[in-house]
Amino acid sequence: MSVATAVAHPNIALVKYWGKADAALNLPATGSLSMTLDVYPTTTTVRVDPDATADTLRLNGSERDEQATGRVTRFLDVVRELAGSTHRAHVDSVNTVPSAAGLASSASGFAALAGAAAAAYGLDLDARALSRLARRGSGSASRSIIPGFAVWHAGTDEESFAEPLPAPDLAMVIAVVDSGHKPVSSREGMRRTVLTSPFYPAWVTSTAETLTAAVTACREGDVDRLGRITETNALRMHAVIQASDPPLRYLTATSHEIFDRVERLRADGVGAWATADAGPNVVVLCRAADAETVRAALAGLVELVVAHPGPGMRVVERA
Ligand code: 2P0
Repeated sequence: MSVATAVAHPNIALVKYWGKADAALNLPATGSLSMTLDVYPTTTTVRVDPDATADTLRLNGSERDEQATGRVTRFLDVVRELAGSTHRAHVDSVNTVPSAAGLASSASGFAALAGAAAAAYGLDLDARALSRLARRGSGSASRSIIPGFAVWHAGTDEESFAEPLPAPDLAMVIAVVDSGHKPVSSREGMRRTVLTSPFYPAWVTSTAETLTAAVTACREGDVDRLGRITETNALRMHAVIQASDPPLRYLTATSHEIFDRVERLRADGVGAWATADAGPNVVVLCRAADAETVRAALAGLVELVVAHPGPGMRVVERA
């Protein structure tokens, strides 16, 4: 019996992934750019059990139902195929991210699972192969393999992995508007957008161009340009989502209030730019030196967490 434990952190995209080119291989329609955080780690242990007849999943101390376990089993099937194994496994995951609230719990979750499962099944994978593997579980997980800033490439199965990107000294102030479960998952919201939003083709074209500009801004340390790209891309993503049928909105009045405060901060000369994922939480990008100013300007509305670039996935124990 082989056991391994891995830790991974969530990431927040500056240029978003929203739409798949291939659902089976989980290939994105466009590339994306993110910062892996130093907060909200997920710790996952995988224990391969030759005597077990089914995979099991324990999440934050409680056994999960068939639906949640099914997604893990489908992911472990990919690992088993690579390893040439038919053995089942017990997965035990402790997640400190407010689950499914648009704070990328599936990113840290599947990055940690990819690392722990690869080690437990005896696979020796480099960062690129681990990123490709994590992608199969959840697209954004490909980026949580990588420390700090990462670009996840669109393309074929072989080409679609995340890799590190040099970046200026940035921070993110996370405004936790709602840590409850969101009504429509990213996966379902993405599918609905691709199928019904008339703006989807424009989203794909503009995001591909935006990514090129964002990578350049990141490499050159052009924080103002990167910030503007970040907020614009987030609003474009919410625009394409809101054009879906049936209607779909992730942002709330409080989310908009935070976008307003960020705009006022900029008018006062502070470099701050807002983004939001598939949920009401808003994340504010700024220079690391401005994080306290931004936090103070947002204080009093909702819980705030200051995050910095964090570590990539690492295996912390194997036996
Ligand atoms: C992102 N999101 O780039 C975007 C922005 C949410 C909004 O990646 O279907 O959970 O598992 O590949 O990775 C969320 O999508 O979707 C996501 P799947 P995932 O961070």
